This record gives sequence, structure tokens and C-alpha cells, in this order.
Amino acid sequence: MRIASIETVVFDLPTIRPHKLAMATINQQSLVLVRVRDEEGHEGLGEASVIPHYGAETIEAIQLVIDRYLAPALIGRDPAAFEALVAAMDVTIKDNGYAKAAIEMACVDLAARRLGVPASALFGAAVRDTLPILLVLGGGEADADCALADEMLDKRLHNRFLVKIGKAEPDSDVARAIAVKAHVGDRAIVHVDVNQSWDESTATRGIARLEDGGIAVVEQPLPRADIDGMRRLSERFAVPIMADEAIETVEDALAYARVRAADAFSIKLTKQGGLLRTRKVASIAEAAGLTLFGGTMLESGVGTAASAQLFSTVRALHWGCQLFGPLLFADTITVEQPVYRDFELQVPAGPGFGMSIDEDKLAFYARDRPRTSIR
Ligand code: MUC
Ligand code: MG
Repeated sequence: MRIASIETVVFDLPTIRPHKLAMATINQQSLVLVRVRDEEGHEGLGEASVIPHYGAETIEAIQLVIDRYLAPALIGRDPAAFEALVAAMDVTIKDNGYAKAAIEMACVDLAARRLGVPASALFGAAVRDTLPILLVLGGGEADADCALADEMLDKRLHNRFLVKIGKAEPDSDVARAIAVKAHVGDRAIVHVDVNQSWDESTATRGIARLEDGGIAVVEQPLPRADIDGMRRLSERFAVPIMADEAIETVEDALAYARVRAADAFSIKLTKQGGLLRTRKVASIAEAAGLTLFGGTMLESGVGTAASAQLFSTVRALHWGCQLFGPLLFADTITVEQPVYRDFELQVPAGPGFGMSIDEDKLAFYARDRPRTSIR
């Protein structure tokens, strides 16, 4: 079977509340949907989502790279030959992991659907049916974050939270995170994510207080290039230091694992450049004795289901996942919705990722007409 067409469409989903990160406040999220079809008309779905200023990617550039370069290189190839597809994309254009991931995702969905199995079956099969689900508190204000945490605990949706810090003055940011932890007490664990905003001396002072305040994990305190600083912080503190922006490629993961510049990695399908590469990064972490967190770029239903399928195969997923994108959006483009219950995300049963498109909703949120590459 061969790939007959690859279609891209950019869409923008509004959020139910402003989501404040160190680098941006998100009121709507931009995503690109990729639809790969084979010669018999079977379809697979992939998705890339971009958090502004998190990395170098933009949604427009991802769509252009797919339409202009990657799609023409893949049409006519076997959609189930994943490693060969990745190799063909790598010789066509360097890097551009989000674009490659979105296409590979759609090919995985297509291949698994044709076999009638969940996508996890192509990656060693699931070791769990549900994933502990963390909520990122992006209110930027302790009272609002505490109120939201209470609501989520009452609804049995989340008992893990992550406070986004790094934008305000470090002392007040640290105090806000500690206030949230003091408020939830033993009812929940609380991470922080600094999104690269501190230098080493600020981090050394801040992490000492966060550790005393009962914070469970400190994510990406230093700029991504500062591997030596991350190593010193990991050696110095008992609280686990997690690398996120720092580990994009499999080679980044190896460099970090080799000198133990982090205790944990946040893995994300697009950041890592696809499911195969995410699996490789996870294997490096597992071999090095590091723990893993199933990260998000705020995907909608398709990317969330794809991520859940892959994360369900990872044994060292000690920190659960943060696949809460669909809960932040005011609407959806999928017919099926991810199910959140009893503090866990249910891994969709498939086939493939188990998601299909609500065409009316997609047309409503699409920025433009779909662009289709055919043979
Ligand atoms: C990050 O740094 O982990 C994921 C969820 C969220 O709110 O921000 C991100 C990016
Ligand atoms: Mg992060």
C-alpha cells in the first residue's frame, strides 16, 4: 500500500481561560492537522501544536515545510515503513521535528487502523490503560490557582498540578508555587516549570526554597544550552530536576543522560520529532535510570490521543502525563473526546489513535482551505 495524498490545514482553538507561561499568555492555540490517505482511501491523522516562544517553530512554517518539501518526498511510499519514512524526511530537510512528527503520526494512525489495532500495539503495546493526569495551573496568581486546584480535586480530575513560574520576580514566583503546595497539602503533588527563565545563582536560591516548600519536581530552570549548570543543580538538590526544552533530539537526550544533567525528561511527540524518536529518547532515559513525564504542547484530541498511545507503552513514566490540552480548549475538532476520570486519562482503545474529525467543527476553526499534495 502506498501514500496517495497528504493534506494540511491550520486551525485555531480558543481557550476557556488565559493560560500564562513565562514566555506567552495563551488565549487561543494554533495547530496544524495532517491527513495522510492511502490508495484505498484509508486515512490517518496527525497534529502539531505550537506554544509561542517555547521553541523556534511557527505553525505557518510547519505547514509550508510539509506541503513544499516533506509531502512530495513521501507520496508513493509505504505509510507503514516508519523508519524508512523518517529517513526519507531526514534526507529531504534537516531538523523541522514538528513537521516530521505530524506526518509520521498520521502514518502510524493509518497503519494501525488498517491492522485494526491501537497505535500502541506498533510500539510494544500498552503497559497501562490509564495515565495519571497533571493540570498546569497558568493563572499566574496564587488564589486563582488554589481555587482551580480545589475544583479539580473535588471533581476527581487532577491530583497533580504544575505551577508555571519564571515570568515574575523570582522570590514572588517561588512564594506563589509554595503557597499552592501549602494549600493542597497531601491532597496533591505540585511541580514547577521555569521554562528556562533563571540563571544558575537564581536557580540555586530558588530551588532550595522550592525543595523546602515540598515541590515535587523543578522543570527546566536554566536555558536549554546550559548543560553544565543543569548537571550541577541535579547533583546539588534532592528534588528532581527535569529537562524539557533542553532535550529535543535523541542526541540531546544521550548527552544529558551521559553526564546526568537531569533526573527526569519531559517527552513530547512533536518536540522529539515523532513517535519513533520519542520512543528512542524514552529508551535512553530508561537505560540511564532517569524518570519520564509525558509532556504536551497543548494538542487537541488527535495529538492528545497519539501521545497517550505512545506514553502508554513507556514503563518509566513515573510522573504521569500533562495531556490536558482538550480540557483547556473551549471546543474540539474531533468526534470522539479523550476521557478524563478519577485523576487519570483513559488511553483511547483505537483503532489507531481512536479519533475521527468533526468536519463542520474543523471547517469552522480552520484558518484557510486545506492544502493537498497528491502524486
Ligand atoms: C512546557 O514547557 O512544558 C506544556 C503545558 C503548558 O502549559 O506549557 C507547556 C510547555
Ligand atoms: Mg516545560
